Amino acid sequence: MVLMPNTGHKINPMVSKSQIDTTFDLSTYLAERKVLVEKALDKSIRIIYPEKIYEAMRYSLLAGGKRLRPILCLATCELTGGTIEMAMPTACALEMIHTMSLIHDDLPAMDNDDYRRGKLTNHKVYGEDIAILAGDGLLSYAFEFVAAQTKNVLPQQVLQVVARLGKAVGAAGLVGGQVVDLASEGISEVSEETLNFIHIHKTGALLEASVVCGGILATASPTNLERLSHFAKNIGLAFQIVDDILDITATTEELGKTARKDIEAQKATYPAIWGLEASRHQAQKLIENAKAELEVFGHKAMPLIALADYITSRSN
Ligand code: GRG
Repeated sequence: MVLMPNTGHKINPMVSKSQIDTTFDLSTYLAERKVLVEKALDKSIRIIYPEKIYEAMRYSLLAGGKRLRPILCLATCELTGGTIEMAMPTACALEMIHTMSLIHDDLPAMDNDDYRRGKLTNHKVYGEDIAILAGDGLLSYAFEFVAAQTKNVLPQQVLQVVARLGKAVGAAGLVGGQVVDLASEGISEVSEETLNFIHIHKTGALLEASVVCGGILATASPTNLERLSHFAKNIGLAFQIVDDILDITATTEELGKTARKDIEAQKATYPAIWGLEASRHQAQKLIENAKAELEVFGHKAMPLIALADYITSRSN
């Protein structure tokens, strides 16, 4: 099957000989899913005593962002036979984990950034001490939230999700990637292998968990989980290559965070190794590989196919 993207975030697939011409409107899909996720996130944390910590957690969690990880999780759960309701607690947890990693990444001890998602960073508003604790609070609450709030899913599936999230966050995932990233700063000769390690762990691990956890919740078959995992690994790396490109080509306003930060911090990036054009080409190749993994699902995979295309066409 050939799945053909067109412009304006609309997917116009040509489906075998029957030629059913269905247009998928990604902009509408993303807007609708974002509203659902925002509502669930807003409801997930109430402000109680000690107010300051809940306010700091909510400040970053509700600061916007594309909500790509929760949207991917909902999409794969639906694709493999589950429902939005089954996946929403995990989707929220993924955003809590992602947000806490951004809070900690922005700290003076790490990337030292003043802006994130177009707003002052958490430590700029609440101070470093509270920002560290807000990150810790979001991380632990993410696991509580999955365990306590997931409904109509078998307990063993929930357990698998918890284990998968734990692995994605820890030294085998985000933490490991961040450690190698910090160690590589200012080093002029970072190999492609090291760069891949950093991003497979720092960015790819949580994106993969987002995609695979949706399938786990829906009790997808091992073969389908494998397909989802390959899809996610490809979009994860493409996502980071595009991130590196945008750091050079987009403005601070477009990004909602300081542009050209990688160059300033002398970070190794894909454009620095391959150049801009080859980086774009490589990202596109990975997206094509990702989409090929989902051909077996036919029309049902259109949201994920469109999301994969969005990764290379996005401007922030
Ligand atoms: C996870 C325990 C724990 C600690 C954190 C700081 C750290 C360890 C890891 C860094 C992880 C990190 C910041 C990776 C970058 C991932 C990335 C590409 C972020 C941007 O994601 P988008 O574009 O952002 O989806 P929005 O704002 O749209 O959600």
